[in-house]
Amino acid sequence: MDYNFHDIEKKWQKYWEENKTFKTPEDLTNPKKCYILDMFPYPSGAGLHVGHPEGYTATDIFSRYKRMKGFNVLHPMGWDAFGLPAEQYAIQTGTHPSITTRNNCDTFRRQIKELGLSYDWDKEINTTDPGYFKWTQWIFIHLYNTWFDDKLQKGRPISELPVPENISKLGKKETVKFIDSKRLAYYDNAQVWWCPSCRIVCANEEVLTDGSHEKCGNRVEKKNLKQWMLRIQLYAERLLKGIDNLEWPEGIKDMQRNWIGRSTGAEVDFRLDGLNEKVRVFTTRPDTLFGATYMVLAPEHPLTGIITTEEYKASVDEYIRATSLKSDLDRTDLSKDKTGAFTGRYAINPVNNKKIPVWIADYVLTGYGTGAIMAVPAHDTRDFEFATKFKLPIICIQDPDVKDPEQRSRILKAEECWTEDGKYINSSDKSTGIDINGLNKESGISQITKWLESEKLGSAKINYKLRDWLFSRQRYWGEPFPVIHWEDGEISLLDEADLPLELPGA
Ligand code: ANZ
Repeated sequence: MDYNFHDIEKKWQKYWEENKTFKTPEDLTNPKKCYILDMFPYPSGAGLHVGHPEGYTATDIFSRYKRMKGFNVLHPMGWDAFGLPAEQYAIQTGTHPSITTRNNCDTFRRQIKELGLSYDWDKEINTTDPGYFKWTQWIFIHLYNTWFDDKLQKGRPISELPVPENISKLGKKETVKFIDSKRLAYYDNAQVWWCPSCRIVCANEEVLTDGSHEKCGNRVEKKNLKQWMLRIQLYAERLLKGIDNLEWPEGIKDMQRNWIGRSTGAEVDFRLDGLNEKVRVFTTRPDTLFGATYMVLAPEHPLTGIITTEEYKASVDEYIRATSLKSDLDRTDLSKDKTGAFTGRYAINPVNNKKIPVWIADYVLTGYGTGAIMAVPAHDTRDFEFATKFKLPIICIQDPDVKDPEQRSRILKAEECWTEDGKYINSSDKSTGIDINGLNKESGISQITKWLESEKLGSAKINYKLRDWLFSRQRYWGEPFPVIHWEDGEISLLDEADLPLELPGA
């Protein structure tokens, strides 16, 4: 017998709709409850794609199963409906994005219903609905009025933030600045990819390796813009611990851990020769300081202008201009040839007071650590490649743990990079009194870190790859920030009672 889906499915879909078969039961006495949430689709003009029902079918099966087991199931659908395409379409055709969005939502709803998925349509939400974004604005106000208490590992009201006396002494302006620096939502300059033709900020993922915008194909540029950011980095440790308790596949959990990217090491200050300035670096290997033969600053580092000597200014400026056109992905691509420019300046290696040249190179990124590194070419592959290309000194400071006498000799002569463990050599100095020769990596790291801390030259430091979340979008078709920018540059937030703040002309 053929399955007559035209008749059978229509009949039952009509029945489900009329009888609200999948309505969430309101009987609160049932202790068996289950909330099954799908990722809301962005209602594009093209209608559903095959990936939507793929995921929705799995959650639908689970929802039906739970209902049959006597659970109160909340299984809603909604539309993640703000976004660029509706806005671009509006620019091209003069149709208000709310009209396009409404039409697209209607198509999506009809298609999802035709698939027979068991949603409670009374619970449908739309992110462009002021009744919905009233609550995202409410959350934003609360984030703005919260600081993160490191000891308790949780957010607390900004009114409970202790302001140190040496700051409150300086007056109202400095106190406000201090408080603002602790808010979970903050307004700050951030370097972003700007697409001049779409006139929007692009996410990193939207910038292709050739520096073009994936949506329109035009070249993007780096720009400093005031942006709203969320201080998610402060939650890195809590997020990391939380992953352990998740019942997720180990591979996915590892991906999450790598995304957070915890890395332990030290920050070390290097004095600059002939300047009253220091450059701070982040390193996971403070034990390799004796092998640090040069330093590198990211092209965006704030000190590049001050450090670069007159003689090298033109070539450094040209280098910085050229790298501003590259994406981070491009810059860290290991298969690409390393590039860089010498600043003419020298720094002093704190463990032996030797002068080492300071370079600018784009394999050092501005958004990570301090945006500056000490380079240890004998024991770091990127540095080895760079030092070889630019003929910078390479000193082996670890006796490699290899059997092959030829390879061992190559490494000791600094003709090959060694990134594994080995007992230190060439790691002592009379002028500073440090000697870690013969120690292994673990004790070397702890000894050097202790020395740096006692000399006030550095300290142990944990870094995370996770960046603070850039929250602004520079678009019309998105929920407005409940913020007033006054003429004198001050900021205040709307009262909760005045929410939602609606879009002009919506
Ligand atoms: C000296 C050194 C010697 C390093 C050695 C490594 C090995 P993870 O593990 O990812 O945290 N680094 C620091 N900041 C950087 C930046 N902004 N851009 C590019 N590289 C940066 O990596 C930390 C290591 O990456 C740091 O430790 C630094 O190089 C480099 F045998 O310092 B290391």
